[in-house]
Amino acid sequence: MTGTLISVAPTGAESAKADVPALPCTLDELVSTAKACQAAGAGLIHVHIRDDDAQPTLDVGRLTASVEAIREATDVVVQVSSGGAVTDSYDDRLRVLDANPDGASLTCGTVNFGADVFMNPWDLIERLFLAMREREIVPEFELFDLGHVTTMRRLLDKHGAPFGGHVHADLVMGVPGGMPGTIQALTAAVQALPEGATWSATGVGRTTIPVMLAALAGNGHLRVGMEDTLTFAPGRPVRDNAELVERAATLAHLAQRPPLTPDEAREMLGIKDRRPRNQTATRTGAR
Ligand code: KMH
Ligand code: ZN
Repeated sequence: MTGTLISVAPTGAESAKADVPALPCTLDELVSTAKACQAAGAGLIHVHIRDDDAQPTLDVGRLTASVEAIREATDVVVQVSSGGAVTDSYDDRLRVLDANPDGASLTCGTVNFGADVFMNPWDLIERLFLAMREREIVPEFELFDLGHVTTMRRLLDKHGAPFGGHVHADLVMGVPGGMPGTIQALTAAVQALPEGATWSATGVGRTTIPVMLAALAGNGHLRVGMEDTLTFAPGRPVRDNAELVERAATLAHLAQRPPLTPDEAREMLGIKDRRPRNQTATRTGAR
């Protein structure tokens, strides 16, 4: 049994700021969220950004500034979304790697996404994987369905290990159109992962808590955040991302698998340390 990596996905591309005022959309909101979440136990942040009108964007200049600002203010692993929004072009999704993140998400198949379709054809998956390896960016394989596990394995069989040499997957469960957030689906997906892979899980909406408890019991890691969960308890909106991280950290402690520090997360995932040297020296070992 190891400690628990707690990843936070604070923003996503689907919720509107007008409906969810606590959603971090500006650079300041994103950086203060990253700081608060690190203090609460997060080791990694999964970044989607918004434009001045709080609409999802993949603008590379803006994304680069966000990656740099989070890196400057915290020690968390900075992972950008290569999934973007369902409306984003493949070229724009490839260009997010220019923001020089530590890691990037890599969804391993197309999936119905509510009334939309999140498109991830094989050719795009290969291009993202190879571009990440060339740039020494560690992928996190986003798996929304059991078939995505098969596609990830096919990718690894064809192209070999990702940068860093380690395979880490995130099971995104409970999306309308993807695998359900049940212990049966979780078990099937985990059993299909390659030997030596680590995994985290996140349950969308009402599946948040059962998926979190099942993941802890199964030696998995946790992803939480307002990208996936907007209701803390029935009838009670989430106050902010930090309270979701705090809850995950409390459960991880109860499971006797306390949160990994950002440096422990880096080591487990095989992340190249891009922090400026003085930052690494002053913050090593610090949460
Ligand atoms: N916003 C979803 C369409 C990812 O970040 O890589 C895709 C998504 C996955 O959130
Ligand atoms: Zn995302």
